[in-house]
Amino acid sequence: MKIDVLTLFPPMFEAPFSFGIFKRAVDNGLVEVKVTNIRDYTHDKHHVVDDSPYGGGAGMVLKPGPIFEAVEDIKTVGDEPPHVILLTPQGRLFNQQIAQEFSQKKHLVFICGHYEGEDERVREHLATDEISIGDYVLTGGELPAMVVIDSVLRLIPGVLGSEESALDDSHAGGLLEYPQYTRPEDFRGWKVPEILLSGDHARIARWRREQIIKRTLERRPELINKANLGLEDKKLVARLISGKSKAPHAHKASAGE
Ligand code: JBZ
Repeated sequence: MKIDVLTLFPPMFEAPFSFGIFKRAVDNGLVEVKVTNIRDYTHDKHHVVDDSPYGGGAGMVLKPGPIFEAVEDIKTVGDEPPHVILLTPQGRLFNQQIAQEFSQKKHLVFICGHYEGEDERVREHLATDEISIGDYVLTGGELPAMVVIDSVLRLIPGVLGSEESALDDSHAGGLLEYPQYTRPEDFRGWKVPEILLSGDHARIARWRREQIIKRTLERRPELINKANLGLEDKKLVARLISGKSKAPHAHKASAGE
């Protein structure tokens, strides 16, 4: 996969690709990343990328020219045109399904806006997709682009090592994870659940599955409805809902499970 990033702050993208899984993916040629400074596509002496909004108002708007020229200067990969993703609060809300969708593409282009946003013609006539990572206020599209790239890269075959992707199996299905413990067995008087020390792998597997269902129901009940549950899971959900279910989102109050 080829990933192009257009930004006014290229150094922000140095860290993620310099470490760990991303670095290895780049080194192994599984992904090629090119970060381009939008400012390089200005033609005036002062390299101006923004201007005041028509109609008045506070703040500055990114000019369309440099962004269009930067995208038009990107070499296409193969025969398909790239998927051009604008990070914007107005975009569709990013999720794992969209990550899957993006992971199938050969070429992604991320446009990271800043200031009050970009000229509307970027959205209308250049972007093929608009994405938001969530409902909180950010100052630019760089961090959202990194979030999207992270989730997409780890879906590309070979990017995760066998150990990391095996780990991923237990996350599959859109449910929360079961509780994990490591040594010591007794930490400051807080003990690891007995069952995990029992060596009874069938019981442990059942306990973990129960924890997954309980946790998800308690903390993210909306995920339960979307999940692919087997008969035993559904029975457990029914039992938990009819019985002694705890208040949703009572995270800190739920230590006694
Ligand atoms: C995003 C102007 O640049 C921005 C500002 C906020 C923002 C983005 C880009 S993308 N918020 C989000 O993903 O919600």
